[in-house]
Amino acid sequence: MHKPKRKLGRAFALACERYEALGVSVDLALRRLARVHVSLHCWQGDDVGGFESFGAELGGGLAVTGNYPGKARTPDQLRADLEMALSLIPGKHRLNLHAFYGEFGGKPVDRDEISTEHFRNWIGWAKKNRLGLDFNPTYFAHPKAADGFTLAHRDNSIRRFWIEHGRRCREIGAAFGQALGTPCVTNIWIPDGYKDTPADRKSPRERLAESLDAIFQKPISPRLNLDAVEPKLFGIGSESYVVGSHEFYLGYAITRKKLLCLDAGHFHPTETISDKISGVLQFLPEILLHVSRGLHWDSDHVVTFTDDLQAIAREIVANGYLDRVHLGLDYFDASINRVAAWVIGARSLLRALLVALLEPTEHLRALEAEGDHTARLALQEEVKHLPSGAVWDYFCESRGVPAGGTWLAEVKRHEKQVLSERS
Ligand code: RNT
Ligand code: ZN
Repeated sequence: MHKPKRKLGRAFALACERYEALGVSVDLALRRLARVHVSLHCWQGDDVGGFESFGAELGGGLAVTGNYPGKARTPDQLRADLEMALSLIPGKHRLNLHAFYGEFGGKPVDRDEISTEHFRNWIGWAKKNRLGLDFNPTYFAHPKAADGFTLAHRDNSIRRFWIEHGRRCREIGAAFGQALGTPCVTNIWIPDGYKDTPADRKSPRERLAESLDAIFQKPISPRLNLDAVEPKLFGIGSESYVVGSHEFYLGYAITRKKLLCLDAGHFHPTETISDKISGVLQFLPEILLHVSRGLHWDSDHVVTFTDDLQAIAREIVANGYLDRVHLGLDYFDASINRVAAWVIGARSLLRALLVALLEPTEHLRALEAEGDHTARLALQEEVKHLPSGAVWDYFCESRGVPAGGTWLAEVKRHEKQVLSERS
């Protein structure tokens, strides 16, 4: 189906031979990879800044470090940077917006007042670029979240304010789904928790369950919007207690038929999410992943081609879950070129998925079924040396995207011509 460029032809042909000897169809793997959509998180482009005019502290335990020049300061700049990044990532992807990236025309539109009209430009842009949109209510960077509580707040009126925000976000998500013909995943993450040992762990959780039920009260077709909830073990400022913990949201998602969002940085630092995927998908039809890289804590480092990432990709692909797992990126690094940060993370994830698609899974499972764990381990190690790089380069070129590290020259050019002009 693909026409290889001459220079990749030989390496690719040799790679195909190696894979085919193991019973793996490279063609099938490439076709499947081309249908994967990764949701690019808008917030890498401006250090989780958003476009509101309140000027509130980021808060919520979210910490962005670095001061690399040239960050996007307007919606048009952010879109230009996204276009640059998307042109260097093979395949058709999605954009994940946060509510405070609406375009409010300089007016102080509060979170309980936002509506689809504030996202008209985003919808138009997504249409033009044939991108799906995903969404997130923003429960931080706001005076009403300054004490670290939102949906679980003890004050009724603050809770009501945030419930209204959540409701409006689902409506906006549905409008995205309607306009673009692909359901929007609207993901709720709240920062609520305590730095130190609470006297009452129960009441905030009761309030959170009630608030969520109020947000989800109105049925919305899953063809337009899918609701997700994102748990966390601890955060900066919520080291002792997070209201929306894993047990809380797993139970919530199963009983309310919501998607569970597994963020790779939201667990104990030695815990990985790869083993959780086939666990939770026994009981949930679909999940959302926030593919991230925690270093010692939920540090949201740029996703790289780590063992953890490969294990995540492997579990999704080997179990046939590609259609049940929504893939989103979640990190923010302000110490390097922000466009490159998107490109590196997205390409690493896609490459990990390709390696997983090239795994001789049937063969490994047959060995396991025979009880030959020696041969299983030996083959797992052999597979690591197979020439997936040549297949990846081929995939990039066949999708009109630079192969290897040549994409960086484009980012450098954009930095020189566009980013350096920004104040
Ligand atoms: C925070 C969560 C959440 C955020 C974004 C900005 O710990 O991971 O997903 O990163 O909503
Ligand atoms: Zn996340």
